[in-house]
Amino acid sequence: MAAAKDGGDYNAEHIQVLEGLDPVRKRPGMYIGSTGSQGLHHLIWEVVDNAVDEAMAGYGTRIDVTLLADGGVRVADSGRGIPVDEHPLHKGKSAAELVLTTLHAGGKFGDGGYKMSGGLHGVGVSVVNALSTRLDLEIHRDGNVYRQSYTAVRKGTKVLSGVPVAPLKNDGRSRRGNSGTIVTFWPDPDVFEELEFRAATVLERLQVTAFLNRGITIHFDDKRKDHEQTETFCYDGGIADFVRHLNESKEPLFKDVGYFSAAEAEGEVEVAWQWNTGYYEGLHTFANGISTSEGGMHAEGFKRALTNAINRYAKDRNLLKGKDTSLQGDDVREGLTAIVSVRLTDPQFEGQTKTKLGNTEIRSLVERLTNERFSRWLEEHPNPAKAVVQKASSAARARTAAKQARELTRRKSALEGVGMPDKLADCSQRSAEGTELFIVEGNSAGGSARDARDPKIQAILPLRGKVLNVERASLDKILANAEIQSLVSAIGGGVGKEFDVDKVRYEKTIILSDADVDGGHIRTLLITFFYRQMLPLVEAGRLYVAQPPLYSVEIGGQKTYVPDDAARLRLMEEHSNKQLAFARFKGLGEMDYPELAETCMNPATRSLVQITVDQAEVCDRILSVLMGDDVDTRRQWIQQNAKDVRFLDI
Ligand code: 0RA
Repeated sequence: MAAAKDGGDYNAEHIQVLEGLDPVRKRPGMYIGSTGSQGLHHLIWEVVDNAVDEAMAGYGTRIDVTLLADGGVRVADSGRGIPVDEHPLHKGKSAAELVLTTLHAGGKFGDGGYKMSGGLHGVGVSVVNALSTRLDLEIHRDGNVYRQSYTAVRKGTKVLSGVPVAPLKNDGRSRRGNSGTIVTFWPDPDVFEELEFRAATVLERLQVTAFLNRGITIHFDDKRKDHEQTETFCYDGGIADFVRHLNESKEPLFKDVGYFSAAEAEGEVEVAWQWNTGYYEGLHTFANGISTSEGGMHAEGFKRALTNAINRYAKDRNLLKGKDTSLQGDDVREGLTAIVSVRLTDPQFEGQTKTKLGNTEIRSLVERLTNERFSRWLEEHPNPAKAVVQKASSAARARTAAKQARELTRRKSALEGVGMPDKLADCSQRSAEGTELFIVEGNSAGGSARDARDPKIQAILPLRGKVLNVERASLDKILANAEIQSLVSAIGGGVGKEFDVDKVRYEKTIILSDADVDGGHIRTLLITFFYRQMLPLVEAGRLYVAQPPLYSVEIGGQKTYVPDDAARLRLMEEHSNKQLAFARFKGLGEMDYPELAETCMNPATRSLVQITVDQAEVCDRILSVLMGDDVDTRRQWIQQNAKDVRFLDI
């Protein structure tokens, strides 16, 4: 952690006053991204980031985040406390009031302010004030406690927000013993489309923040009714602990986590890494504590250096034989879990979601440092180094094999409709618009589905048996699998990195499997396949699962379908005076085709679930991480993390 800068003599003069809060009310999206759930949570990040800045500047190590029972949020830190003295240019107004009521008044933009502060927009707590119905401020400083409240007031047809109820008041001696700031706010329902915070979202962000800022303690307390929970995050190992956490319940390739940190004129760089025996890359990059999911210069510098260093190491020792004369980036990153965290004075966030670091000077800095320090690590850790080279070599061989397999499927599907898998019952319409591909478990179910379909727009692809677990297989094995080959050919958009969602031959892809445990497993496997190999299809909202019922029953002469056992019990209770005769479907193949059409295929009557990226991630996680655990642990995890994903099974 950075040491306290000397002469921390911030006072009112440092606070630059730029403008009032009106622009924030008018265009909230400009300041917090959106007024949906993401924007709502951004309010918390904004205050927490300020608190973290204090800690990183050497003031205080503990931050408390509380979700209050009444919908408010409290963030308490043990930093210096926002300055309370009167601003020389604004007689009668405290610096704290200016910080809370003027944009860009965090002191962060002037000299002597925070050099390395983050925040998506770095706009400070005044934005939180502007978007809240009420904000209570409590400052502990110089042994005193100061308080001020702000509210939104109606002025004619206009709403003014963040208006001080009274001047900042000295409420006497602080009994807290240390300095600090406590901000409590209630988000404005007129601004936000939803007001409910998701504990899982907050916890994840707080945990990452604790990993990135070694040694600070972040305490979370959810006081909302029926949500009560507390959690504490503190990691003395920083991002090395982060890597250990990400590789938890995966199988590490070697025991130690590699790590280096360095500070130079351009900025500070911290990197941690460990490989696991899996087949996917997990590189997570951050700039000033902000996740840069689109990557950027720090990611590029790291990747370049990693590839070069491993190639150099392998060549110097004659570890590369035969055809794999050189390892590519994708080869060396297979199974890699790594964190790259940089801190710099003037971060340029670019890209679609402003999560791509644009500073070019950081690329050469990270590249040079990684080359130096990671190479040294290879030298000093011969066994892990050898394991990494071996893994990368086998990835290179798999890549060649996968390329051949891909070319095969590509040649087959080169002509539209020609070379399609034999068992595909294609629809007659050629354009994708309005068409649907049903991926059906088993041949007999495939037969019923063929009878039940609308042949103009509905295509049926029966799959035999269990689908390969793509989390446990290398890409060449995946592509050599006959069922996956027919799936890839039928869908028509290619696979993996080359997947092109615009080439997909159907508007919707619908997974149709039995309502039992096996069917659930097949669903999880297929969703994970799409998540890993055709992600844009999921992102576009074009993947669905059909929900075949488990029972049918006649109630008052009318046939009703019952999705699962829980629903059956509910019905039995509702009709406890009658004897209901439930007929259980053994599987899709058992249904006659009108039943199948009504429940799964006819757009007017069927029940479909659109698969979100979040849900797909849950499936992936179950297959990659949790398969190693016992059934009870998995059930418990699904209960806690995905109870809304009803169709999931383990
Ligand atoms: C402006 C100047 C200083 C600190 C802060 C703002 C500050 C803001 C927040 C928001 C939440 N917690 C906070 N803690 C501090 C510098 C203070 C000094 O130099 O004494």
